[in-house]
Amino acid sequence: MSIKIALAGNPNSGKTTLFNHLTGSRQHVGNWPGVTVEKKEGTLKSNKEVTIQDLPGIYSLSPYSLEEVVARNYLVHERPDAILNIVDATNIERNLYLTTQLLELGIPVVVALNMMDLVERNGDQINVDQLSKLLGCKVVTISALKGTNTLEAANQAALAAKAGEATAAPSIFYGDVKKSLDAISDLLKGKTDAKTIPFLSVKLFERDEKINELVTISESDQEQIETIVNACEQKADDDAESIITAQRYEYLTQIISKSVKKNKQSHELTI
Ligand code: GDP
Ligand code: K
Ligand code: MG
Repeated sequence: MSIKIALAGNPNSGKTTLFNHLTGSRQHVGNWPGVTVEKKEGTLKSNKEVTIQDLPGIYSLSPYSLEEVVARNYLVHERPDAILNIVDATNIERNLYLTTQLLELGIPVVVALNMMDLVERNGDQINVDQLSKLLGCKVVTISALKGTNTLEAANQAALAAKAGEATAAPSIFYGDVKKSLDAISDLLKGKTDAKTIPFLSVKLFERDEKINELVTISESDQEQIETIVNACEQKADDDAESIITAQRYEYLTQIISKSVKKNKQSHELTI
């Protein structure tokens, strides 16, 4: 059985370093169709049945950059068997912002916390079990530079792919926002693969224009969604995208406070 794993993460999170470790010389480099964004694919050194698809470095699944459009089109249309999400653990809050979005896609996700050599050197502590519990997915600590645990991370992603169980979207949103997202989800039920609804409902709430390429929505549903979003914006006195971003960061602050302990001394010294 051949398995496809997508490697996703922020720019400079160590994707290329990890990709090279995992695939060695078994790589094919080209461009994504129609755009000059590099496309790299390779097979796992230890198992030719496992293909690793390197995705462009991205900060979110919003369609603001060509990289983000390419990465999310791949994730939504090609639907890899699993996502290996590489996270720069020295910059964990910002990196996990993307993670929360990847978890909404309805695809099995494994998080590889990278740069653990630097985290350890700084004396910071990450409670991996706790983080894994809070995110609802497997978390593996690695150092792509040193090659520590990199194969383990790929193996975990392959296992998640074989198990085929989509990671559930975490409960990020609350209050009126959650109610609005639930109402949009109800409109989507039966019209699209149920697993993709958490991602699609957030994107429709954000008035993501490109989402029309991903799902067909009737004009009356379109109008209903606009009414829902408008009401939520009025009440929050903020625009839809900012509302979503704010609740995502609130959630991230909470899970980080429960799972990451920074070494105050080392951080004071660097200021
Ligand atoms: P990409 O932009 O995601 O492809 O990131 P790169 O693989 O190019 O890595 C960005 C920088 O981080 C490079 O200088 C790497 O050598 C460095 N790097 C990657 N992984 C690690 C790691 O585990 N530990 C340390 N200390 N540096 C790393
Ligand atoms: K880079
Ligand atoms: Mg790179």
